[in-house]
Amino acid sequence: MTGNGPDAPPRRIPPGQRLVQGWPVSHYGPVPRFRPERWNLRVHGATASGAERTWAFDDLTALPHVTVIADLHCASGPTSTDHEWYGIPATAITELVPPAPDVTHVMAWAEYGYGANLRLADFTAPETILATHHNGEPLTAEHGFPLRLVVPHLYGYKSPKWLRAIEYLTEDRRGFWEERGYHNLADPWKEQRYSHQEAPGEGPGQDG
Ligand SMILES: Nc1nc2c(c(=O)[nH]1)N[C@H]1C(S)=C(S)[C@@H](COP(=O)(O)O)O[C@H]1N2
Ligand SMILES: [Mo]
Repeated sequence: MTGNGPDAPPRRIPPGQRLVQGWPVSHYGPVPRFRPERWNLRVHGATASGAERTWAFDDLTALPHVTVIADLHCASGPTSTDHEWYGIPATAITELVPPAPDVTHVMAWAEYGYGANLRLADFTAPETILATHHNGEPLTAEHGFPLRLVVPHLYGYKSPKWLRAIEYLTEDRRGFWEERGYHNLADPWKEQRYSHQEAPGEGPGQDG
């Protein structure tokens, strides 16, 4: 058995993080309202076929679903634990809409132009999930309803709430927080918080 019983090993959280109870809400800007008739999820950019694909929200239920249990690490310090996410594995997206062979990164786009760039390998990691549910309930509005990307092995800013599109990229491009001083790669175990910590080659456009 694993878990939080008396014999469980001490929980490991990434360096410099503090454990918080419950689940704080953290994002920039307002919470969007879900309008089902206008909503879709779009996969575009450098697809192998050259065509883009969209799903209406109800059509997402036909895709395979998985459960992922993971902690959430905000780069400003709080770590909340034991989130049970339910949704579509990101690999289902790349299988249904294969990227062109030269795709190296994706931009995960949310409402209001928020975007997080990811290496393709981070997007297709086994635990990366397009979540519709949390702890058995649909996501709440402030946590990303109806759909959010969750990339458990990276800081929270790589997990856009209110996800609307995946854009396949043939070169890296900075997302919203990555343009505003946050690390391009965002590995919490390496404490990759800020862009000034980036080593050569870890971010795009570093030579101006
Ligand atoms: N659309 C959008 N998604 C976002 C953000 C944001 O500003 N906009 N902030 C990110 C950050 S910095 C964190 S830590 C997590 C927090 O998720 P939570 O509010 O569900 O805890 O959401 C991420 N997803
Ligand atoms: Mo964050």
